Amino acid sequence: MRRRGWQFPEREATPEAVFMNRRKFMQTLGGLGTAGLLGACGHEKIYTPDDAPPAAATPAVVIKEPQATADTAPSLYPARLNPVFSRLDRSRTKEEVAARLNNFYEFSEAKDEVWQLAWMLDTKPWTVEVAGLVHKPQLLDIDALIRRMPLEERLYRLRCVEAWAMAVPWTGFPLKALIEAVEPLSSAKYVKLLSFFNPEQAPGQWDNPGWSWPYGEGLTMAEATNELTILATGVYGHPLPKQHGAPLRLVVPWKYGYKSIKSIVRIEFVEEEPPTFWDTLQPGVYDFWANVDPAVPHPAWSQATEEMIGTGEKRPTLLYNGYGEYVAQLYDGGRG
Ligand SMILES: Nc1nc2c(c(=O)[nH]1)N[C@H]1C(S)=C(S)[C@@H](COP(=O)(O)O)O[C@H]1N2
Ligand SMILES: [Mo]
Repeated sequence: MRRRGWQFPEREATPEAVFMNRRKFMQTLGGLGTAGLLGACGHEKIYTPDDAPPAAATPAVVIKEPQATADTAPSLYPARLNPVFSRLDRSRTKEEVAARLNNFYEFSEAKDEVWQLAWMLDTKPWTVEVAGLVHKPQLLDIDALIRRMPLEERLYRLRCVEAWAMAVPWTGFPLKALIEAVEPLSSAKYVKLLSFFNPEQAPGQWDNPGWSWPYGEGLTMAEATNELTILATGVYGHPLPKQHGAPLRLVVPWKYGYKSIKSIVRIEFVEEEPPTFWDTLQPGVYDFWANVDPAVPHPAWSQATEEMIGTGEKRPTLLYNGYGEYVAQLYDGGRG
């Protein structure tokens, strides 16, 4: 039986585990007679959009090499680094490590499998609907949106609720810029974000029809307009690979990773706190606020320390993931 993601033991988040799983995958490929896909020196074939899967493919039986990047507006990368929001206390996670250990339940509960499956998601064309309590609702083509927004690169820590962490260079734009463009009504109190629903292209949705799809998340208006909050379109100086949430994903670095919803199709302004994917699935365990806090343990493990993916380095967890100077005032003395 496969472990659920929230049962992921910390010790598996080591470079050895990444390496061993990688080898297992290559052996599987060999066993299926597709070893020819692997280059002479063991490099993977880079999956390109031209190799798109047949529309009728049944997710469960398709095995293919992953797509390296979704090529939305590649000429805009790398974007200018914003040094103010890029101060790190640790070295950044290697790209190949970050790209092969992902939480993306639409594809798999196994973190090391997501990158091998996410290519199935068709990201072209892609539209984002901005709706609800706004003066100017919009249906935005992703390429047009990306060209309109002020792209910049930022190095952020990413802290998963499962007690592992990474440090990642995102490219994106402040969510605030989009919010200003649609002019929310004063009755808008929360921003609700929804991911796609398409079981034909997402084996995790196919296998778990009873889960609370589509993956949804939410922020208060103050959180959504905070200067740290970005919508990412790229990572490591190029457009987002699908396993990281192409073509558009949220990044809120002071909150646990599950708030940073991937592959967004709808952004809605609402009056009430929106239901969220994990809170619906596991009531009371993954709360709406999800502010990183070393003093508040998960019911099944401590949050006092975290392990850096790729190096195995153990570090003390920082309140608000180290971003208190930007966000502590949002929570009025409480921690959210
Ligand atoms: N749509 C969607 N977004 C998601 C998830 C998911 O399963 N589905 N997982 C979240 C979790 S738990 C984490 S830790 C981060 C991981 O982002 P990464 O794979 O880019 O590192 O994505 C978040 N966004
Ligand atoms: Mo996470």
